[in-house]
Amino acid sequence: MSNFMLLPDGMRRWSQQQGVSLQESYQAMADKIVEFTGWVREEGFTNFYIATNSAQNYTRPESAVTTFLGAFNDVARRVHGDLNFEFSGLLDLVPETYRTELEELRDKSDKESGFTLHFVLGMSLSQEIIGIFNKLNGKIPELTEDILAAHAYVPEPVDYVLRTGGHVRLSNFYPLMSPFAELHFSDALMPDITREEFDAALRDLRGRDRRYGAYPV
Ligand code: GPP
Ligand code: MG
Repeated sequence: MSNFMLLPDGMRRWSQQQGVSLQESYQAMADKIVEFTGWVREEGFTNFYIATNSAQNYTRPESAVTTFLGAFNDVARRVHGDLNFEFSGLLDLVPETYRTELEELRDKSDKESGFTLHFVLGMSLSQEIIGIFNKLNGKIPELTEDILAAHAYVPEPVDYVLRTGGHVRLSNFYPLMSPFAELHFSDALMPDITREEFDAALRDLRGRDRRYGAYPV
């Protein structure tokens, strides 16, 4: 089982470069994510996580927030029939109409497909831990890694993280249970990323000497 995570970035810049609206740019992102999901599946990954937004992204103007939320819901609407769709994150931040649709799409998705597309909404490593503590405080004798994993936004370790858009930072998109994830940063803005660039990123990631903190054998 191997897990891949995408941080799709660069849509505001793409809209400026192309002279199109933010809405059109996020639509181009949605089209690309539908295609990209097929690439990830073809490459044999079991779980495909998409960091759709951070907690801080909700401080953007409301029209920008509904634009990104609408584009991600559109992706889920287009692909849910053909895969298992899941989502998690700081869901209190997600307006009810978007959340309700995601719940319906999750319930209707193909649970037996063997491939999961999983959105993580409202990512925040500190809020994630605070949320887990507040939920379990007084109810368990002690916190263990298994309990942490059961409540984490991303329950299993992610092998590879790809961020598009040229910024070499994680911006709160760090999956809690993935201490040894390998990271790749692509300069391509998300709507521009090609299969060749995805393949090059995978060659880089798969070529890494992964040691999980141990000495080389
Ligand atoms: C994408 O573009 C940003 C989001 C959809 C929020 C999630 C961000 C991730 C990195 C996963 P943008 O609006 O930030 O464009 P730009 O980077 O061009 O400002
Ligand atoms: Mg950005």
